[in-house]
Amino acid sequence: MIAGEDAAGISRAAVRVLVANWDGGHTVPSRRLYPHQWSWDSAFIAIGNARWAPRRARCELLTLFGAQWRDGRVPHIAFNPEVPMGAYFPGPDFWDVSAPSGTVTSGIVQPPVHAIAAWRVHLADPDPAFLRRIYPRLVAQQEFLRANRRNPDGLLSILHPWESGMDNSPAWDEPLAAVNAGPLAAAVRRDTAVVNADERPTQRDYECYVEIARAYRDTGYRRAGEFSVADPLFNTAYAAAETSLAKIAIVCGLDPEPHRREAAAMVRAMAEHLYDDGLFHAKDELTGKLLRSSSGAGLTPLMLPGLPPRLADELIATALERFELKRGLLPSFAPGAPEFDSARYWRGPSWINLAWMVWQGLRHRRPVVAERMAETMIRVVGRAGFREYFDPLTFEGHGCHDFSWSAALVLDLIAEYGLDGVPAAGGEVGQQRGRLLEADQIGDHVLA
Ligand code: 2M8
Repeated sequence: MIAGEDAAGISRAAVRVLVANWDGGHTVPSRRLYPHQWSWDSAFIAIGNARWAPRRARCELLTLFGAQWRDGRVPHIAFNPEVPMGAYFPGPDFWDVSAPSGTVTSGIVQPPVHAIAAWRVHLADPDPAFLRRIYPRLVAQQEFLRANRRNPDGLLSILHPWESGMDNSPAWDEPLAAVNAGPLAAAVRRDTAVVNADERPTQRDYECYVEIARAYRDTGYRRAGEFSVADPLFNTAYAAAETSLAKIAIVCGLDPEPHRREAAAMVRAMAEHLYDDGLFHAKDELTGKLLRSSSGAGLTPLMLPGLPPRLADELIATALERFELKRGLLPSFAPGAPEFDSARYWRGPSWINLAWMVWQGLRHRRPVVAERMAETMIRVVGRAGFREYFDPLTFEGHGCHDFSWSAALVLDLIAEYGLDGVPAAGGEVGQQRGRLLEADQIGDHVLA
């Protein structure tokens, strides 16, 4: 494992990133590239913050849920009114909608990983009052998805590539090829002013993103545009959330059974409709076709404790062989596939959040592989910094700098294994070590 001194230095640097990106109630993913609050980013950020500043972690989640709509949806962006209008595209003027709280938001969602985060925050610093406050909101989030996104296979659909969180994944190439999108002036994009265009989605991708979002917006955020897909990562997040909600329900004195049943039903539906040849795939709702691709999203069902052992073994073999996980970093797309691009965003680079989800699934099933993965991630950020994504072959950093979830999840990994390679004692995360280090050891007590 990493020497204690190195791990402590990386932890301090990670905390500095999170402090610098804190906006007083939430954390921006990146100051320049993503200057507002993003939904699933906040969940991953809370998981890391729980290790050193649990109050801040609770605040992060509660601020996000302050932007929840009446129908239960948690929008993928909650806009900060103090950030200049043109700082991000598409901004508030495009989405043109707000939550009952008055927060201006987008109208699409992201993978519902928030219940997982709420439970981990509670484990790091037990606070039943926080759980009682957030539980009904988490349930409403799941109910929105059941009521509005459930298809006849029992799976949930996403209506925009941005809802997958893996925006330009090659898995979306086929459905996007059928989208009839008009031209978009290159100048409206803000992302390519911050990050090299070769590391971002193409102009055609953006034209599709805008077209699909515009069509959904123009129906009052009710009916899909030309994109409707059942994605394995999104459905995994939903099922894992139900498992976490069962645990939260117990603390709140409520019945966990409905959540357990819902999680089990989702695992069955995914195994029946999305699994093929060692990997889970997305299914196109508009054509009924399974979109066979080599996306790392298809490995995330490893997170689900109810996954049948045969499927888990096959997924692990796929991760080690096809995804070349033996190198240490998990790519977002299999390196041997023709669409693989080691630097372009979600088409190959390694992302800490995706790797963290798969690591969760390996921790108990293959602890040695999981530890090696964690160690590589910690070493890579130690060398390349908290970049947005990393070349899985050379370990070079790409995308923006000082990216929040890279910092947060690395803090979580370091806390999990302890310093000097001394793993925390058995049991569930957080129950023994609670915090990564005392606040004065990370020099941030004044800011916590
Ligand atoms: C990226 O997506 C946004 C749109 O939501 C963008 O490219 O502008 C994705 O990596 C997404 O998963 C992430 O939540 C977001 C903020 O980090 O950036």
